[in-house]
Amino acid sequence: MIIDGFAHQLPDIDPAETSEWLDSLGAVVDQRGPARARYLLARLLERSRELGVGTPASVSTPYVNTIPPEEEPWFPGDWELERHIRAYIRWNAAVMVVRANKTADAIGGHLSTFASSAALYEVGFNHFFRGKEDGRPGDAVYIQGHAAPGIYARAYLEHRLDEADLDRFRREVDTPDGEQPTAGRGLSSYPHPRLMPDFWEYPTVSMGLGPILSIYQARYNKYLQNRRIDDTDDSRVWCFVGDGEVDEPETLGAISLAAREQLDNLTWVLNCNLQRLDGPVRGNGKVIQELEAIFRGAGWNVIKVVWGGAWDELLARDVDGVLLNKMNTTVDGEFQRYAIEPGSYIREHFFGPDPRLRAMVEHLSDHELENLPRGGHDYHKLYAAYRAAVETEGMPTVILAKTIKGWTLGKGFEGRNATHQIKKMTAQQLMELRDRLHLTDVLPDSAFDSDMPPYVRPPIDSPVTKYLLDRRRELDGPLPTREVRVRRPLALAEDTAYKELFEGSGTQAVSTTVAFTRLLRNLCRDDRMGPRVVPIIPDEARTFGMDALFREFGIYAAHGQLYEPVDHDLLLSYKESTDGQILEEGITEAGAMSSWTAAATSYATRGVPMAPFFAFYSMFGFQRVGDLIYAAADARARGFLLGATAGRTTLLGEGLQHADGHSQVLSTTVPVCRSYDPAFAFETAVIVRDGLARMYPDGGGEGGEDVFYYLTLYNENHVMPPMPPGVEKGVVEGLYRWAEAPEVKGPRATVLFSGSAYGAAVAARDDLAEIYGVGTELWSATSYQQLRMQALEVERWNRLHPRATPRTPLVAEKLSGSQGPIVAVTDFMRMVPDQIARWVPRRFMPLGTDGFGRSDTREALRRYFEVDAPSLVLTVLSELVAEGTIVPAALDDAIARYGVPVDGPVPWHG
Ligand SMILES: Cc1ncc(C[n+]2csc(CCOP(=O)(O)OP(=O)(O)O)c2C)c(N)n1
Ligand SMILES: [Mg+2]
Repeated sequence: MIIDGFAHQLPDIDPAETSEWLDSLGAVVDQRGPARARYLLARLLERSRELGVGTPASVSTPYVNTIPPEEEPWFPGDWELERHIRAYIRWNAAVMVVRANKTADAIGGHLSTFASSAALYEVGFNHFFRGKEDGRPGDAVYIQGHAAPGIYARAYLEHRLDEADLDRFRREVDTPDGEQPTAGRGLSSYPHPRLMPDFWEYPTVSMGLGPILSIYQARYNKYLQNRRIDDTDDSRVWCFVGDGEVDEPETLGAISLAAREQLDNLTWVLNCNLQRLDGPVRGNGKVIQELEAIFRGAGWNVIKVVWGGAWDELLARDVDGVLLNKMNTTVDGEFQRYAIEPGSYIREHFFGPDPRLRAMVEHLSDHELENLPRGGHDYHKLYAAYRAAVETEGMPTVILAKTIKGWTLGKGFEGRNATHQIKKMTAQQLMELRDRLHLTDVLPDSAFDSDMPPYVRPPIDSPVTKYLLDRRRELDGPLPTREVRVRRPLALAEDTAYKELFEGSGTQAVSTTVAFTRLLRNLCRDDRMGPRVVPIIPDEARTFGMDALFREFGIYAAHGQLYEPVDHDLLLSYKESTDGQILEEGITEAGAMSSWTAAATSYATRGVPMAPFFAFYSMFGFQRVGDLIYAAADARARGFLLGATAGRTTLLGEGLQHADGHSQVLSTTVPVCRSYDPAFAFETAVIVRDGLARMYPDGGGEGGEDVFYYLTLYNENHVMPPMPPGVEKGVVEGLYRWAEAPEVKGPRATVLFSGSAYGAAVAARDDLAEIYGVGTELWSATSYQQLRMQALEVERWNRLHPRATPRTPLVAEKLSGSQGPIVAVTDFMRMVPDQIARWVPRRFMPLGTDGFGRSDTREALRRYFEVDAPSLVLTVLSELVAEGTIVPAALDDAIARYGVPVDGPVPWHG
């Protein structure tokens, strides 16, 4: 028995009427069959929605187009000219890849992705995507990475690129004879703003990142609008997604946010070619149906474009619902097969088994059956879908377009499992492509005599080019284009914002996290810069003590606060508002990172520089969303990442999956990320102030450095000292002398500390002086990474200038002014200080926290990892012994004094 639980929870106020309705349904099923019953029910549901009855929408609909033919709008373009444009683009995109792979060092590239999606892009370029030439930022378009050749081919047709450029596809290093190779002007394999800063705006290709980034970009646009920072009403976000790409958890992971926040400025185009790299996406199922249910369930507007126009008349004659039934029950693996088999096979297997179906296509030849198009190749249907998408209000839209992978490339490509990887075409295959694209006039057989197939482009004054350029002019200029043109300058904060941190905390013990929160508050309060600061937190504000900011600056909520918060009577209540400043993202580091990226690239994408600060649990940053951080670096993001609760031993009690002793290693893998591990509040302030000035000089984005910052913050309290004079430069460079050695008679030593290891360094210095008579000077190492980068540059210069006086790396120069063996101590892995080992002028020994974290008191953990004061004393003494300055007896004493076990397993080995 089937029971709809909800209906049975309610009283039936008229059982006779209920029976009448149910009996009628039974009669329809008996007499006219289930197809008719389904039809009637669908009409009833549609009607009830029209009448505002409030019936829930079903999550799936039959396997047909969402927009019926009679609802398709008038197509305003020139059909024939647009077909020509597509033919030229298809040709040049293919030839560009084929030429790149003709040479001995075949360099790769992809043919089939764009071949399946050419019409999807072209309808956008000719009718929808808005450029920037009117001085407005226009649309954001996320392009499937492997479709890049098609985008270059269009830029070529638009005369933005020429043949020489196309021949530099995937060749990005210039190696002029006898000169050093330099970063060249080649075309990047995929959309990489880092490599082509005047062209690409939105990096994609690492599957799943484009989709989530696009959602948060659309949300960020609404944020700017609601906070009255920028008018974003005329900017739409488009994202092209592969159907294989949806299996990445990031792809669908944030779609409910898009519906919840009613992002009607967002359109996804899902290229359902039913294939990924190795084979079918859902051979035994139907990816379009699966996705429809997911998106409708999440609250999106779903537009399916499954069938091309030629199917309309067949469906119109489907009185028994047999065609619909066949469409519904055929799995994707079979549809893929129909894409490669001849018409006779389709007649036999798709239409054949049912005589009513067979009769339906009797008037069609095998050739016509073979060419019954899929919706994603039907320009008219696509135009209708895009128009409906942009006219939809209150919800995001996804267009599910069914296509064939490798479409038009011929038998060897279309629908083949290996098609993604095929990069070469024979002369014969190229001639077939030419014929298929009707390019015989411009590509006579003689064009194929040479080994390299030619590019073809109509002259600038030809009707095709004129039309193409006119369309783009009408839509405000070419895309993609990246430019840094500041529309709304950012005035940096007054020095007063930093003053509190420079002055220290007096007698109060505070953590660097608390100090940073005060700085963030001061920046938000700054008259000039305040509104441009974007604090981003994924459900961890209370952990970091940042909840104090909620009330003062408000949490951004698209619909305001529809309830009175439980803590409304408290000073620090949970305040949500439409113009709230804080992005409290909930438990999604990926989402928070995407928001950060949108704000951190705003100086370029919108000409509105912003200062985003994303504070996360340091363990869940680089480790959790490292690929998104890398993509942000690609996008030339500028801003601050804050790894709070840092340190393997400082975050006490949490353990293995929380205690971070390696994010300072991971962050160094991103070339443009400046990584700092400050110990003091003033260091934090110096780094942030310097960073803002570097990224946004003169209040703008032009001339600024395309770098971002990673700072680790701790939750251990100590008195924050005032800033000593003259240290700012050293803080930024990565190292400075914090304290001279005490005046004692014995030998000298140097200890470098970072972050929370400061405490151990001070205690060790005191013991070394008092007990062993060793005078230890203390240095604060704010960034080993910065020291290393500088040293590598110097090292290279010296290598290339053997006759010149060698230059000294900064780190060596600084440390040559210190005395005795040098011991570094950090709450991160030893690899962090080891970064400078090569350039340290004397004996060097780092102490750090290698191995898994575990829970205990800070004291116990620091002993366990051998980064506490006794371990430091021991190490300094041991270095002095090795140097021959003292005798081993002092070491024996220290081992006994501190009770250090000398035998037993190495604690950090797993
Ligand atoms: C994170 C990640 N994993 C793997 C790949 C390698 N890869 C490149 S394209 C591709 C298949 C893409 O299939 P689909 O998303 O359906 O795109 P299509 O080319 O079919 O349009 C794969 C696995 C990648 N680029 N990124
Ligand atoms: Mg695919």
